[in-house]
Amino acid sequence: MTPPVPLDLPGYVHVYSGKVRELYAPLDPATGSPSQDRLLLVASDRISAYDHVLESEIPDKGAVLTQLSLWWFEQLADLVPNHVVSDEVPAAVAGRALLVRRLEMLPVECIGRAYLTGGGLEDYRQNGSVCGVPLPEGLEDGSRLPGPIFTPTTKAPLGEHDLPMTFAEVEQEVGARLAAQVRDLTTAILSRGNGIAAARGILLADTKVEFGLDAASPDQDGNPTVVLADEVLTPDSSRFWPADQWQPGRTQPSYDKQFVRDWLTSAASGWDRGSGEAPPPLPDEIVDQTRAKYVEAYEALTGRTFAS
Ligand code: PZK
Repeated sequence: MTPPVPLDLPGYVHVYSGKVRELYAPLDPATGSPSQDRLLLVASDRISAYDHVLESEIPDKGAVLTQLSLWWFEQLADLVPNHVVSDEVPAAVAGRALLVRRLEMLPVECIGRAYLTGGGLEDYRQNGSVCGVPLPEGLEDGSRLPGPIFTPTTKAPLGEHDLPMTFAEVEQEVGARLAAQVRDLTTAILSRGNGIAAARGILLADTKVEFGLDAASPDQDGNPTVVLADEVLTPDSSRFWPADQWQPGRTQPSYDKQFVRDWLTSAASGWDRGSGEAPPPLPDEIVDQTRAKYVEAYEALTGRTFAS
């Protein structure tokens, strides 16, 4: 069954919808007013492909990604504090929601790249650099970079595309100290992630992380603490590649979405990617195979069994 969006969650008010997730604010039971310091981050089972949110859902996707994110927050806790307060959430969203600290979000999408592909590859082919970061000659689609790089973008409103930023532009937005801090954290998170994931057969080509400031807990120098927010190192925020199929010089298969992409672009779907039309619903077997890939990634990375 497809739940209504936003959900009717007694004790919460809907504040924002992303493509596949929603934010709610808890209501103070005494006053009925929305909390100023907490949010409920809810992941749905929706999936996007080729810039469309599909009408078919992937059962348990929201829970798998929430549990994976929670596990990564723990793996990264010595590098950076995170926004998680509790995984005790209403039964209607059990397993797929987190109660988080409400932060002052930085107006930058922090992207780290360990391998070259997508928009980064286009920038490199035009300029020999990505977001102003110079790279050696001769790199191709899927090449491993000499080291992880920080390639930030603007946060465009929903439906618009984010635009590349130079590091100097990030400095102008948030100041030199915070810019250096989020750059170094972004590349450290991706390096730690790849150190763990490579041993489990998964490459993390790139990732998007978001940081916020917690003014309530200043750091040693009296500055607001930088806190890792949103989701982290999930297949929705990162490109996951199967390590055993990595072959620079071509488009890499996606760990999680390859069955969806292959079916949508096959004659069987009857869909024309360039038509602007909504993609058709997925066959049950494509849904099942895709669900299995999300569960497989979760289990390979965490060593835990996914229990729905
Ligand atoms: C926040 N988003 C993106 C995520 C959506 C939208 N801890 C926080 N404090 C304040 N704001 C945010 C967060 C977080 N995380 C995150 N926008 C604001 C987003 C999920 C669903 F609809």
